[in-house]
Amino acid sequence: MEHTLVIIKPDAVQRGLIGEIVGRFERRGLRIVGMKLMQIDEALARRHYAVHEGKPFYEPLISYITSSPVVVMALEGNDAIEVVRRTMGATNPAEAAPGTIRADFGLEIGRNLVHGSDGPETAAFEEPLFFDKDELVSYERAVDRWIFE
Ligand code: IDP
Ligand code: MG
Repeated sequence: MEHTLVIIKPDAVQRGLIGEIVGRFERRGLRIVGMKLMQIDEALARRHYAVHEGKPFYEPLISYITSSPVVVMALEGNDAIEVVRRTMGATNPAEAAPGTIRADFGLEIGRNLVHGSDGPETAAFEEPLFFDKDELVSYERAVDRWIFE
């Protein structure tokens, strides 16, 4: 089953929205296979966002993501990457569809609460940046057959 990496960003942690955001992914039926509270250091931030190096928002983005603790999650499910992206909403909360996390809790692109891998290669790159193999679990839930057909 597909894996994706989610980061509940510093603004969401500071605003007390960890439970709300985890709950949305959990209710969706995605299986949590890794989860921890951590402080992203500058080196990790630069590696994670290397694709954006040189863009005008890159340095503010590094400051933002390292400014306070985050919660990182590895989620598993059929089409988990796309499902998570759609649950988050558009990058700019002002343009995100109502009902998405970014629309329901955000206003500005530089404070958009949550990160999700944008494709299979990105997910495969990002997951090991944040999780060692022994921090990920493989398990079944009794309810899985009511979620996965
Ligand atoms: P994504 O998070 O929806 O995948 P990306 O384009 O990959 O969006 O950008 C990474 C992050 O960089 C965004 O989530 C947002 O926090 C920040 N960002 C992107 N574009 C801008 C911008 O124009 N101004 C400020 N921050 C931006
Ligand atoms: Mg992205």
